[in-house]
Amino acid sequence: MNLLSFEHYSQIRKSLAQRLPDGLILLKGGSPVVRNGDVEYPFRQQSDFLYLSGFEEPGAWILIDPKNKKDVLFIPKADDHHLVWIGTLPTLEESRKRYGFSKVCYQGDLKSEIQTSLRGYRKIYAPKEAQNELKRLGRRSIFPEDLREALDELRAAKIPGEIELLKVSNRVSGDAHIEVMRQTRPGQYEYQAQAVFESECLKSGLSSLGYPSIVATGKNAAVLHYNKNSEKIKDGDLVLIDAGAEFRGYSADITRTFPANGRFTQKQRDIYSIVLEAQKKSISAARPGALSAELHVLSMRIIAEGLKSLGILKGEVDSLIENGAVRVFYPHGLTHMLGLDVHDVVGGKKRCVPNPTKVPVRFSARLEAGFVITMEPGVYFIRFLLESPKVQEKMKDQINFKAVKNFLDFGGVRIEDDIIINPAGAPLNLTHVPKEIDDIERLCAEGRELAHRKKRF
Ligand SMILES: [Mn+2]
Repeated sequence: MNLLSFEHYSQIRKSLAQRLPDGLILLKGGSPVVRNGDVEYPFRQQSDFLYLSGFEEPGAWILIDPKNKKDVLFIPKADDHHLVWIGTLPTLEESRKRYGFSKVCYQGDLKSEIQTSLRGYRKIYAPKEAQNELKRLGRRSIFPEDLREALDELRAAKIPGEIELLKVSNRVSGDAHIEVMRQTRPGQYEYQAQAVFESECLKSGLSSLGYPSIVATGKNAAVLHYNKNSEKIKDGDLVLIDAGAEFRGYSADITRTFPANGRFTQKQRDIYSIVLEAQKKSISAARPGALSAELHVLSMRIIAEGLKSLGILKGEVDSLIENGAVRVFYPHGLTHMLGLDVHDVVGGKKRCVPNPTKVPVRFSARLEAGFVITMEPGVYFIRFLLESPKVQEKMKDQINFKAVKNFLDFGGVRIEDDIIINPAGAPLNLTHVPKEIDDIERLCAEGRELAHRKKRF
């Protein structure tokens, strides 16, 4: 695929027009946000706007007129100040060629264009953020919830053009993860591993991340969204890195856990193998029709069995899942949708399915072909929970707290890949970063060998 192609965006606009044929559809792009003084945060386009246009500059609008099969992109015009300080913006001609709208105008034409297009419509589908601007245009009813619902329904299953973009962010982020495994050593700081990841993404042209990178070594890995990334990496510790870059807004979300010194200890192998088995089995079970909640329970079952075999949990696996004992070690979800938001839309109200399991889950959906989701089981030794007298009392028949003592400084393991649900058969795994123990150790050794050669020559 030609990555400069923007063809699939007009297909998406047509699909939206078909869902909301009786109103004028209006979307407002994002605006710059001030960080402090004269400094703005790096601009990131609003996700729905990006979904419908691929247009990444602030201050734009989209109008879709379903009856007349017309779509208009309103772009900001670079004034003298902008040209001097920031540089050029795409021109009308460039935007016409690139984004495939039937018409491209400057933002100044917005009002008149809306007024003309409104003839024949009683409704406007627009987000709440656009309401102020629309008030002045007469008493038309605005339906932000209907627009939200239509967009959520559409955004859930990805079309081929979107999958190509997700493949790019996954490939680049995956290569960056591999570089981190090669270059990380005990004695470095967590932020140095972060620097390797982020610079590799930037070197490939991906300048923004889907979320702040998590680099957590040793006990920090038991903090689920740790992102201070400021500690020294110790010999014998595991390094957990959860990081992903985005390409035209489509994010990767990848986690790997590897030994800082290049070799897993037996204890690390034991825990890692349990998480890996849970992850691989959950991936194979991810088919259209499968319920995300049931997959989560499947992963809990494998983790419960594994922790039981290590003498950390005791009792019946089913009751360990139901009474919350497994959740002490695995307190987050198995999966979430992935796309223009790293935790992407779940697909609208109609898609929400009741959770048939006895385990609370945040994301309960029936998987469909084209869904792109993460698979990310984990096992953590969270001191705060394991040393709490309340937890100890409640779980005394399920958790062997004596055995747990040997793991209090362990931290945790999470393994996360991004997969596409296939119409039939196993899903397609977008993430190519090695995750087998032998492969990870080989990569770490390879990194040391390369560094050694560089020193010699
Ligand atoms: Mn994730």
